[in-house]
Amino acid sequence: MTKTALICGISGQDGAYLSHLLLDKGYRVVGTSRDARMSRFSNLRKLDLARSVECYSMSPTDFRSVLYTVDKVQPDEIYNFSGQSSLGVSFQMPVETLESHTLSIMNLLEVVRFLKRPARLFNAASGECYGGIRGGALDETDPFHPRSPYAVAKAAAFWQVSTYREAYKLYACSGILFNHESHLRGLNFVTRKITDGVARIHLGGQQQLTLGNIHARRDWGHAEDYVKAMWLMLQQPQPEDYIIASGSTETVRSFTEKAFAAIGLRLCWQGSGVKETGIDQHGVTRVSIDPKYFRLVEVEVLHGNPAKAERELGWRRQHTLASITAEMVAADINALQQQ
Ligand code: G4F
Repeated sequence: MTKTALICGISGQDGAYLSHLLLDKGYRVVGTSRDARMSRFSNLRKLDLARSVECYSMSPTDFRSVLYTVDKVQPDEIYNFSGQSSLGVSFQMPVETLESHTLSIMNLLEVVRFLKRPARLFNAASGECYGGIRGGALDETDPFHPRSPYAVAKAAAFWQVSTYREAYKLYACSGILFNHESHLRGLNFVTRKITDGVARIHLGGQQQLTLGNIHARRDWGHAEDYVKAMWLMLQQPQPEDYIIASGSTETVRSFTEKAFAAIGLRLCWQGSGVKETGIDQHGVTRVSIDPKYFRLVEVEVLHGNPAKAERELGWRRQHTLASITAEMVAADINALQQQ
């Protein structure tokens, strides 16, 4: 029998890659956004999926709207990507960030409980919940120490899922997702900002990039790999939470070097702090620092240990950071050439 998946917040990169995976598996895929008629669903279009996915308007923070949608769609699986997703922006919009994450998951949990549907629920939690307060690779037994309004909101949503699973025996679980990227990533995230900037430099439309803390280390993977883990989590006999991460880290500076290398420019670094610059082999300054991109509170290192997901889900990632960077730069050059 055909399974139905409801993807709440389908417009982002995870919604698009998950739609692709589920359609390939024969699912009926229904996606929601706040206003489906006004939404361009550009990521679904980029993967040529816009005509294969049914799109509904749903406000995840409005209980009636969630109740109506879940009752009408009758999903077997629900994937929750709702909520304000930029950590930097969460300091400017703390209330919107908290409400968008906590109300959306509460509404979904309550609706699944209320309708007594046997729907399985996946919630996208974040590696940011750990706060990067200890070195080394973090695993599922490490305590959360959220250090931004975004991380506080994600941690609250994570605990709501855990509470409902325990109290009401719902099939509900969270993937604690570390940074995952692709050419569908928004320009407000550092990897895509870098690859888009590098593409513009390559095509002569821009001279240099301005970044914030280039010494931050992140554990980067590819969104296409991470949505496979989400699906696997909902196919297990029992619901459990899993870290989804690559297991290794790189600095923003090193990612920048890789992106420039993809267009044949070798960066060397001079100066330090806000005076640090990246200069190419021709002596042209390509990277400079602007403190306006510094975070109020920075998580210097985020490093996840995916051993539990590998062991219990049989999850393996296919992409390396080198292949992700090359793919993103090539896609950005291609997109700019089409404009
Ligand atoms: O790309 P970012 O904005 O991602 P961040 O904050 O790590 O959050 C992402 O990953 C989380 C999981 O670990 C998700 F929960 C979250 O939704 C999102 O997907 O920033 C990465 C690093 C930070 O340390 C930031 O300070 O890059 C540093 N950075 C340096 N210059 C910059 C910039 N970040 C941005 N956005 N823009 C810059 O110019």
